[in-house]
Amino acid sequence: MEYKLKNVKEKDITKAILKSTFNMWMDILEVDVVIVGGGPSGLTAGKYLAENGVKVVILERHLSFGGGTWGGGMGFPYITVQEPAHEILKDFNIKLENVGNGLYVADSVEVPAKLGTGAINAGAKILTGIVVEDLILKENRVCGVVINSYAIEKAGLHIDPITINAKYVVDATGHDASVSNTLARKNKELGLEIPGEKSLWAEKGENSLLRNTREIFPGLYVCGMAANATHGGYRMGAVFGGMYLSGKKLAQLILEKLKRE
Ligand code: 48H
Repeated sequence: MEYKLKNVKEKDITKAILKSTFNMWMDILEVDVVIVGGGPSGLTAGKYLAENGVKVVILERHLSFGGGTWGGGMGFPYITVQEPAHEILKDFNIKLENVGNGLYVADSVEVPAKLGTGAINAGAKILTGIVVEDLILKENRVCGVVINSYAIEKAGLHIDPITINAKYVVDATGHDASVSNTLARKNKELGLEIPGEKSLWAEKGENSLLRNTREIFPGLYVCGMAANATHGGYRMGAVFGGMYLSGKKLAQLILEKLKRE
């Protein structure tokens, strides 16, 4: 069978892109939850929030989501996940190999691809190439994010940002905990101390993640590696169970909060 593509005009291509972009931005100016960072914890949180009817936007500075998953361990293309967090990967239809002692192995390319697909299918909006450079802070509460194009930031251009209002903001920015650090650095009177993460101790790092996944300031939650970085927890290497559970716990915490409103 021979395919014949429809003739399209340049003007119509441009118009279609601009119209969709404008409509999308108008729709997300005010949301329930902004998740900063499209790594494993942010994508997991996004899926469980969105599938429960929460309006959620995930902002990722790079052009691809997935954070620190794609490269596996030192470029060897597998990651590990321990019980019971492997059940979360099953929710995303990700293949797992049981290697014993409660440990599973997954393909480091399949994992981020399917986490992203799962979040999108659940209804989360993922925007890439967008960097969160600051927060909206009013009367001792975080009420949204201040954003810019990552390309503008990279080029070092002085171009003012725009904003998205949100009931809750989630710092899922990984090792840097960049959102929490910005809040602490720019608003010293809040007395927020961000100690950063400790060296590697897999068991301790993983186990502290759930405890550290919480609201650290009114309107601002932390999950994933950022949860350990904001509490001085250990890093853990290429084991990801804690990241998925942290994302799921974060979603549960915010769902409970939204229900009480
Ligand atoms: C927009 C931003 C900004 C910003 C950062 O690093 P991640 O994968 O984060 P987690 O916490 O979901 O997963 C951590 C895991 O990948 C990991 O690093 C592990 C297990 N390490 C163990 C070890 O010992 O090393 O993803 C965070 C994402 C990235 O994609 C960033 O580009 C993005 O957040 N990001 N996006 N605005 N200001 N800052």
